[in-house]
Amino acid sequence: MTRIIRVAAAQMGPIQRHHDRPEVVERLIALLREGHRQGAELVVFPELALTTFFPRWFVDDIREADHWYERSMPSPVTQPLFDTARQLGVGFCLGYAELTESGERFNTQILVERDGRVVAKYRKVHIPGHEHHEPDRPFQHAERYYFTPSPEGFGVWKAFGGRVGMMICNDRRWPESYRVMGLQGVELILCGYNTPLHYAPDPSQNPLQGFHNSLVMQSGAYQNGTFVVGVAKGGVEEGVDSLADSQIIAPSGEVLAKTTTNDDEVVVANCDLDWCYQYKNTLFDFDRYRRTEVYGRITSQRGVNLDD
Ligand code: CDT
Repeated sequence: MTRIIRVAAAQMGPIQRHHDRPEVVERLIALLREGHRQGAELVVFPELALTTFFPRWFVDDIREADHWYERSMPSPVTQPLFDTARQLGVGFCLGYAELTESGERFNTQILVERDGRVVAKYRKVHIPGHEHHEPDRPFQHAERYYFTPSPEGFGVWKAFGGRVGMMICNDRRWPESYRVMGLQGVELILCGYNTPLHYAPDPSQNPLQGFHNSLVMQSGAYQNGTFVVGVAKGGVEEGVDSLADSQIIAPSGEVLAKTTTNDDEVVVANCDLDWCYQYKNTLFDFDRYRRTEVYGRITSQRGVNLDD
């Protein structure tokens, strides 16, 4: 039996502050329908796909930001997306800000199966940016103020006939994200992102944003023998230009499909999950070739140690 799953990367253009949830959900439904029209069984949306990227603004009292977060999923306003997906028999992956009953705030992504069940929830592990207001920046990236890093780590779930993992935006820059999923046999990693082109701590990186995006996702795919689907919210949102370049990457590291605009756009690719084993069973046969006895520092040490 073949295990080919046709996946859609459903990139979004900007969501401005004045765009309300019903309007955004309509856009998501249009993207979902377009993915279905192109034969996709799974449609992947970006990080924080229901709102503008609100960590670009700082508020003194975090409760003033509560309206950016979802308290339940599905919620009354997102239910039409779930209903449409179930009717079409299409699954999806959706990023949003989550406010739990106990008041915790996470940057979250869920995986919804073709029958409408939420089969997995992932909360972002690597939270970039800063905790406090930094007035010298042209815009804030205060994710570390708005989100708690997940203590749950990287899961892999049986779904869509394969083994599916998730990560969110900055997670894709860290090889550990892919490897922890690779060690659970991941075959398809889904990743939404919002990547401003301007990086305040080192603007020399600005023109390299597209290169770095492809570099990390292609390497992570190849080194772990897995498909990676990276999906942007791109374009100029509230004056901040963000990377588009959504792409579907094979276990060979090759890019199978890539967006060409900065706007709402769907690209699809057939992902033959058995392709993963050409890498997992050869060069990256972990059990045969990994040397865990010399990797101790990876989990016992966080920063660089110059003293040993
Ligand atoms: N959303 C997100 O994680 N963006 C980061 C920006 C890093 S700069 C603060 C990224 O890695 O793309």
